[in-house]
This record gives sequence, structure tokens and C-alpha cells, in this order.
Amino acid sequence: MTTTFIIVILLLGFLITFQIAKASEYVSVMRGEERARKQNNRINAFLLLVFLIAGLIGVYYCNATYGPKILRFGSAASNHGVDVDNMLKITLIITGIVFVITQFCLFWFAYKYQESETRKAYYYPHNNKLEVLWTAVPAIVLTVMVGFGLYYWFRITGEAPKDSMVVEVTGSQFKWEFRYPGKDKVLGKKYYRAIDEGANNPLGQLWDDPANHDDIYVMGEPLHLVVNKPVKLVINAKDVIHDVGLSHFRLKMDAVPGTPTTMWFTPTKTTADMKRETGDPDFVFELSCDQMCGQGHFNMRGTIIVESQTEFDLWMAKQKPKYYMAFPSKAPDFIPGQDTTKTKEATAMLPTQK
Ligand SMILES: [Cu+2]
Repeated sequence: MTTTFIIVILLLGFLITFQIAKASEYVSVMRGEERARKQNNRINAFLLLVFLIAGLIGVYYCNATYGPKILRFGSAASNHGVDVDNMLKITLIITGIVFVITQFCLFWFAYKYQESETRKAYYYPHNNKLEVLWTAVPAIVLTVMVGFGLYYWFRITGEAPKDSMVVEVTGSQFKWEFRYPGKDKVLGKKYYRAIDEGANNPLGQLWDDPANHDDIYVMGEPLHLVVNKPVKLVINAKDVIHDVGLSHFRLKMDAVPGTPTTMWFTPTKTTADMKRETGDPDFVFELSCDQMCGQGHFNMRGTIIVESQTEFDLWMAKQKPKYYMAFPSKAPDFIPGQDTTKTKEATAMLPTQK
């Protein structure tokens, strides 16, 4: 309501200013103040020139000063990231050159060809050759740029290399959950109706499917990845649309309820490499939610650790499949009759019989 009110006031203010300016212009013309009009015209032409110079300096200054402060991602940390960076650089150079030339011409011409009694405007209504040229050239350049984008897009979302590891990422308000396929390298089937947080089944894994029995579930902890090993992310959402944003790897992909999306990449730098490179001992790879998904959206942040295969294996060895938390009696370290705290805790989490 307040926003609408402010917009209406601004619009009214603009209209009033516009009408006053117009009215005073008519009044001066009626009074025959031709000199004043010409002087105003000259001032406007000069101001356009000032705007051109100040604007271009402003663009350069903002880019040089704030660019590095806002885009503090370091160099790309994935194979695709390097290509995406290059593509962006080329796009920015091409559009930057066009931007500077067109803005320069726009404001310089307005200044140079301001009203003058010594000059008569040249009547030049149409030129077919020019029309074709300035339609065809941007069309070709844009097609090539979009073509590169599509090529990378299909590569990122296309088939992952055979030796890739697979991780499932599930977004929900407002957290990320990860699932590793375990030793069989197959993610077990799941069904949304089987989701039962109380019964240790937050993803709705179908326990009848043996592929689920070794799946590792991680929540509230970093996602672990192996350096120089391709990883395929299978992305899901449980409630609304979220988005897996991996700015350090220069990738993002929507997480859509009911429609799994995928993308793959190869992390090329470990967390330790990035700490060294950025000089920041607290550096972490970030998994941000890049889709406005509700009140807690700002807080929907995950972290990623990229490490060596050995470090990853060590970490993985400590993980326990969710299946054993749902059914502690099936766990290999379960000792019947022994009332250990671990067993008690786990038994308390058993699903109630239906
Ligand atoms: Cu989200």
C-alpha cells in the first residue's frame, strides 16, 4: 500500500514538474523570448556533454572501485567456470565497446548538432543498405554469443562423464540436504509421501529398495566433493522452487519440486587452494539459494568442502547410512539386548508401526 502511494506521489510530482516546464515554455514563446529559448538550448546541449563525460567516468569508476568488492569469488574453481568466465569477459568486452561508442555518439551528436542559425538540417530519411547492415551485424554477433552460451549450457546439463560421483541435493524452506549413493553408487528410490522427519526419513526414501540401504544422508554439514573428480548433482526441492547457486564454480541450477534437474562439473581447486589464493583463512565454497523462496531465503546457505580423494574417503568412512538410523537393529554394530545409549537413541527414532 505504502509503495503504491509513493509511486503515485512520484508520478504526480513528475507530471506537475513536466506541466510547469511546458507552461513556462509556452509563456516565454508567447512573450517572444526567443533569446532565452536559444540560451536554454545551448545550456542543455552543454549539459548533455557533461552528462556524457561524467557518465563514462562514473561507469569506469564504479566498475574499478566496486567491482572487486562485490565480485569476491576469486578465480573460477571448476572446469566449466573457466569457460563461463571467458564467455562473460568476451560478452562484456563486445557490449562494452558498443555501449561506449553508442553513448558517445548519442550525446556528442546532441551537443555538436544543437540548433544553429548557420546550419540547416540535412534531410536523410532512409537508406536500405544501412538498415540491412545495422540489423544484420548485431543479429550475427548476438547469435554467435547466444550460441556459445547454449553450447556451454548443453555441456553442463548434458551427460556427465562415466567416472563421475553422484550427489543428490534437495532444497526446502530453508535448508539443503545432501544424499550420497553409497558403495553401490546408486541412489535409492524415494517418494514424497514417504517423507517422515520423525521416522528418520526426511527425503522419503523407500526402504524396500535395497539401493537405499547404503545411501548417506547429510544435513547441516558441508557437502564434501573430491578435487579433479567430476560430480553430477541431482537436484530436487520439497516445497517451492529453490536454486543451487555455486558462484565459485560459476554454476547455478533451479531446484524444482517434482522435476529433478541435473548438472555436472569438475572442481579444480580444493578449499585449501582457495584459502591460499584468496588469502582468506576462513574461505568456504558457498552453496547459496539463488531463487527467492520465502522469508528465510537469505539464510538458506550451504557450504562445500573440496578435498583430496583420501580426505574424502576418510570423511565418508565416518558416515552412517540413514537406513541404520531408521532401523538401528539392522545396523552391523547393533548388539541385541545391550542397552547402549546409542541403541536407545536409535530405537526411539524407529518409525511407528502403521
Ligand atoms: Cu531457497
